[in-house]
Amino acid sequence: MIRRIDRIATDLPPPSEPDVAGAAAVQELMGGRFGEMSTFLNYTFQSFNFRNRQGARPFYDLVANIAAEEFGHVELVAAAINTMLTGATPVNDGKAPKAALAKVKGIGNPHHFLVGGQGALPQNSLGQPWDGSYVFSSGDLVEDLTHNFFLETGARNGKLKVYEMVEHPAARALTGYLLVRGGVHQVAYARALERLTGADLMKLFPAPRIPTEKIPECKPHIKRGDHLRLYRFSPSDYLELGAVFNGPHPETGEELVVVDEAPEGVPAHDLPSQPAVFAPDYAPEEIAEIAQKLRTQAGLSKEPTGEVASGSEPTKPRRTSTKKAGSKKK
Ligand code: MN3
Repeated sequence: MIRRIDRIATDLPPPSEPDVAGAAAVQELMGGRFGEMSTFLNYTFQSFNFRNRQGARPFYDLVANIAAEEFGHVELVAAAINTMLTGATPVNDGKAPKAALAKVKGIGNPHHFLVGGQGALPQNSLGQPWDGSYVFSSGDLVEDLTHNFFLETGARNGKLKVYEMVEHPAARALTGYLLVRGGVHQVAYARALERLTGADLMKLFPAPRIPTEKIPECKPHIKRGDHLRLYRFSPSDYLELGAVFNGPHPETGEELVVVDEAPEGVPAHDLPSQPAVFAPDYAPEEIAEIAQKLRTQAGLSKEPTGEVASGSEPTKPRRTSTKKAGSKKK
């Protein structure tokens, strides 16, 4: 089972100038072969199918736990795409018979507007749907872990290229964060293979040669130590991560760390209605009225209970301290 938290993994800027073509490029990080849907569903299926879990517990815990983080990466890519699409259609006058969508004709991915409610879709940058054949789950642990290392290596390459192609601040914030976190997962799978086979995979790093320490949008995450941390995405399970994820980082020599809880995350921006594509309706205020009435009838507070980011200020962490534990040295 999976428990859901209504927060996103890291701060993204609020909507600014829309970038329809950029949003279509960022789709590669969603539904491309090396996108976040692929990492999420590869590790998810491998963990579902994992046999003799008790006999291989540290490895099972590693794959299952990283799968959980990947769900949040899929969510974050969607948030970035949605931010970039916000404001691309008229909000006051987007009603037929006006040609409300004419301005986005021929730019980016037409599905974003024709069928997608101006939102992210499970597609790549060509608009092709994500494909289940991207999932590799052979059941052979060495084979699967080798595949996962390859997948994370390709994923980092994809993130870098999207970074280089798309200058929108949401795309930059997204790729800066994902480059750092993907790097951790790449190290985790290499380290797992080392523990299992004795091969020195640390000689493969950095692969590909990405100077994350020089990329401005990576820097704050590296400064915080997020290039060294594997978060445990369960309050009581997956306790054996530290048995595999330990030792020095192959590029910096710093000690790898298991953090015994999920990251705090931040509230997402509440992206405004886009009535020209009926998201969430032709007349969004009518739904808001109904929701208000239902909330009152149910004895809930008059104001919505959910937490969303406000304004352009960076959002504040919910918890005051981050407890570190489980970093076991061999
Ligand atoms: Mn990822």
